[in-house]
Amino acid sequence: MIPTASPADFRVTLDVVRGCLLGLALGDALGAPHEGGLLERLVWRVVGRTRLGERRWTDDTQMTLDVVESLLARGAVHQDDLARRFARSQHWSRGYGPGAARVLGRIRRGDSWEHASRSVYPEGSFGNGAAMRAPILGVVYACDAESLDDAVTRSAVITHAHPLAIEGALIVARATAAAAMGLAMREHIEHAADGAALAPYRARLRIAADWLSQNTSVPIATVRDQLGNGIAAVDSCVTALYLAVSRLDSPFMTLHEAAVALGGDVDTISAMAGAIWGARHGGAALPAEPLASLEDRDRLERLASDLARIDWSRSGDGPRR
Ligand code: AR6
Ligand code: MG
Repeated sequence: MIPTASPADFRVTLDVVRGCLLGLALGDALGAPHEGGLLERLVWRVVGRTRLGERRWTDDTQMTLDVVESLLARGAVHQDDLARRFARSQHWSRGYGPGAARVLGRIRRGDSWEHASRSVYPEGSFGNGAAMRAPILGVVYACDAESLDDAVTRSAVITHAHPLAIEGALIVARATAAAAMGLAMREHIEHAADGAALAPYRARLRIAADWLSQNTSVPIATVRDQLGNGIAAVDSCVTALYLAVSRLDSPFMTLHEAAVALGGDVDTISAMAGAIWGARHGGAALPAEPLASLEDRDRLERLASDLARIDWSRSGDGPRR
């Protein structure tokens, strides 16, 4: 039985942080071999395993780790520090989006993130690269809606200044928070639909809420057609949320299989959905194998422990250790 908590009495546990972080990394690593066209899949067959034979994760997890390490170092989302970490970590073999790679290259060469972020597209990127690193902020700031929105927006604009990218990140982070707190997810999506600032999100969230209220199984091709499966935030954030919520009572691997069947941006949709599922059920519910063969598992575990040791709820005057 999943406990329900109001924001006031919710406390982030290690199990929830592990569920979110490892669920994201696992969804990412399992989805990566199925991503992209023939060429990308061939490349991943070469670079998709570490020297130890572990399943490598992609930019989704790398940027999430940058967020976590920056949070731990600075106590809050510190944009200059985070931009430096994003830029330093970027490597072609992690499969960054082409626009994001160029933005991060500019930051590495000394450009300010404020300028670099609008250097490829003047209105900023509308890709899902901000949303894919947002779930952990949803967990950390679950009981403080204002701090959550502020942290997610500040993290997003460093590389994704477009309003569609920011709203997608907010939707994913708020849903992860709701999942972590054990809230009723269909109702959460209905509220999200009513409150969405941008029409394309309102429409997709409404579709997802209607499907969930009908309680019928929706063909994956219909999910693809109506919610999307692409790299734009608007074509993947609600999709990931719907996949996670419609399969919340099924095993983790069911979720992954659905993401593979959906196609398109499999690793990022699978990562975001995996993070939401993991925040709900906790790390102990994740499948032991493939978790045992996940890249850098020790680092992920250590960071989850470090995050869970801190009370992030009093963000106004800095977290308490
Ligand atoms: N105008 C036109 N096209 C755009 C715009 C815009 N304002 N913004 C984005 N695009 P990017 P990401 C298109 O590069 O969001 C990786 O696999 C453009 O084609 O910022 O960080 C990640 O894991 C651009 O290249 O990347 C994600 O799954 C593309 O959208 C995925 O790629 C992606 O935006 C996106 O990562
Ligand atoms: Mg991706």
